[in-house]
This record gives sequence, C-alpha cells and structure tokens, in this order.
Amino acid sequence: FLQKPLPMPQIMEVAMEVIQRSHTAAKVLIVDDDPQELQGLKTLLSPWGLELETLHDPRSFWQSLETFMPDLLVLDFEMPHYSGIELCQVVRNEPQWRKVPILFLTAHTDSATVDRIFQAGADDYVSKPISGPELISRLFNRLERTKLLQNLAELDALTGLANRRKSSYDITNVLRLALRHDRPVSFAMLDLDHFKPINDTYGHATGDLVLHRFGEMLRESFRADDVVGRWGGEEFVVVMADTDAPSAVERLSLLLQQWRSHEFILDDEVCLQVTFSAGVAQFPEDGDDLPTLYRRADQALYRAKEAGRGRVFS
Ligand code: GH3
Ligand code: MG
Ligand code: MG
Ligand code: MG
Ligand code: MG
Repeated sequence: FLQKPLPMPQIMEVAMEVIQRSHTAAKVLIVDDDPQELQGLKTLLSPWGLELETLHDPRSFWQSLETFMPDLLVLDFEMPHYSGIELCQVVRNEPQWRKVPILFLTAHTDSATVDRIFQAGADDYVSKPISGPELISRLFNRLERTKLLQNLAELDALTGLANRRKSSYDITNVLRLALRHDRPVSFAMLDLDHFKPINDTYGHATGDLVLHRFGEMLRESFRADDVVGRWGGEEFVVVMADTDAPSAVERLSLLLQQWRSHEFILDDEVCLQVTFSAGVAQFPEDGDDLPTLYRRADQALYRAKEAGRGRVFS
C-alpha cells in the first residue's frame, strides 16, 4: 500500500494549497528529448495551475533556466548531447540553482541508475512509462517541502514578515530595478517607542502581541513592490519602490497616526497605546547601497527619538 498513489481529491487539496500559498503559480521546466512525451506531460500537468515550459533540446537548457527561472525542474535521464545527469550536476554546482528541486524521469530503475540519479543531486524520480497521479504527487510534495523550508529560512516566526536576510535580499533587488529605471526608492527604519517598559510592565507575551499587531498593520499598509521586514527585535524595515523621501515621510506619518490610535485592551482592562519613531533615507541621493542607506536611515531615526519619539524624520 506504500506504493499506492494518493487518491485524486487529496492530491488536489495539496495542489490547491501550494497554489494558494504562493502568490504566483509555481514554474516548472521540463526537459525531455521526446516531443511526444513532452506533449503528454503538458496535457497531464496543464490542469494543475502550474506555469509550464518544455524543452526538447538540452543544449538550450541554460538559457531556458535563466530566462524562465523555474521553481522546479523535471529532467529526462537519457537525452542526446547532454544527459539529465550532466544537467543536474551543472545545476547543483551553481550557487543560484543549488536549492531548486529536481525530479528525474527514467525508463531504468535498476539500483545503479537510481544511485547515479541521487548522486548527481536529484531530489526524486518517476519511472517511465509515467503514472500521472504519481508524477503529480511527487511534484507537489516537492514544491510543498521546498516552500516550507524556504518559509522557515526567510520569514520571521512571530510576525510572518520577511526576516533580515530575506529583506536584505529583496531590498537589493528593488535597488537594482530602481537604478535601471532611474527611479527613487525610500528606505525606512521603524522602531517601537519605549518598548522595553511594555515587556517589563505587562510581560513578554504582551510585548509579543504588540509586535504581532504591528507586523500585521505594516503588511496591510504597503504594496507588493515594497519590502516590509522585521530587522530584529522591535525594529522594522520598510522599503518603498518609486517613492521619494517626502512621500515616504507622509505615508509613514499616516501610519503612525493609525498605530497611535490602536488600543490594546489587556486582561485587566488596561488600555495600552504604542508609538513608533522612523527614519527615512532616499536612494540614490542619501546612499546607493544597502549599508549606506541603513546608516542614514538609522541616523534620522536617532534624531526622531531625540526629538521626543512618535515622529518620522528624513
Ligand atoms: P526606545 O524608545 O529608545 O526605542 O526604547 P525601547 O525600550 O523601545 O528600546 P530598547 O532597545 O531599550 O528595548 C527594546 C526591547 O525590545 C528590549 C527587548 O527585550 C525587546 N524585544 C526584542 N525582541 C523582542 C521580542 O521578540 N518579543 C518581545 N516581547 N520583546 C522583544
Ligand atoms: Mg530521453
Ligand atoms: Mg530598538
Ligand atoms: Mg533602543
Ligand atoms: Mg524601541
């Protein structure tokens, strides 16, 4: 019974979950030298909400990889020019692609072949002739696992926002795009005011609740192109694409009003109000890289604290 594929409704559930959790459909690149096989795979996979690209000539593999940027690779074992094993090894030696899940399709399932497949760095394989439900189960399992691991590595557990590593990565991309299109970006550091006394007076759990709510408000207040992250402790980063410093100050000031009027009713009916201070730096005028922008925003934040807290400075 271990080899029995998942019944269709269950596969559908897993698939739908993966699709809903990621904003965009997962991208799958399939490389197989047999055009008929490719057509069959396309037909099989097209109802599953994936973005598919198929390739019959492994010589254009690298180009497809770089332009399509797949979330998962399906590689045929036997192909002319380059075998699946060779492609797999090349992918695994490239830092950018080391983590992409790879699924093999193979007509040979003897232990030596299977061993070579895993030695090359593959995550899983499906034997030919392909069983549709099995391929779909293995493919969505792999996407789901990868997504889970990625979330663990990139998201802050308390707020669900991007952690510092993921924020830095996203910010670098926003800056790169802005440079190419000659557009401004605003980089803001936000720090909750007098947060330590909240922990000390009402307990750490209340502090956590405040951080959680603040994270929620931030997530709801910015656009998909913006970066919102927890930089550490009670410090948050907001990077606004296509926004100059005066507009960023305006947006953050509105947010401050909203946050200030948020009332936390605690168990003993104490009503708690919290403010934040923020510092804004503008790309590229105040700095053209992340460390410089961070330093400049932090200086502005320090001035906002000195001036009495609960304000936004640039
Ligand atoms: P200021 O207005 O100058 O920013 O004062 P502050 O009290 O907010 O600043 P300080 O840096 O002294 O204190 C930050 C506190 O944030 C100390 C730390 O225990 C608390 N903190 C950091 N991370 C967490 C967390 O995940 N949960 C809770 N509950 N507290 C946290
Ligand atoms: Mg083949
Ligand atoms: Mg702080
Ligand atoms: Mg402090
Ligand atoms: Mg603080």
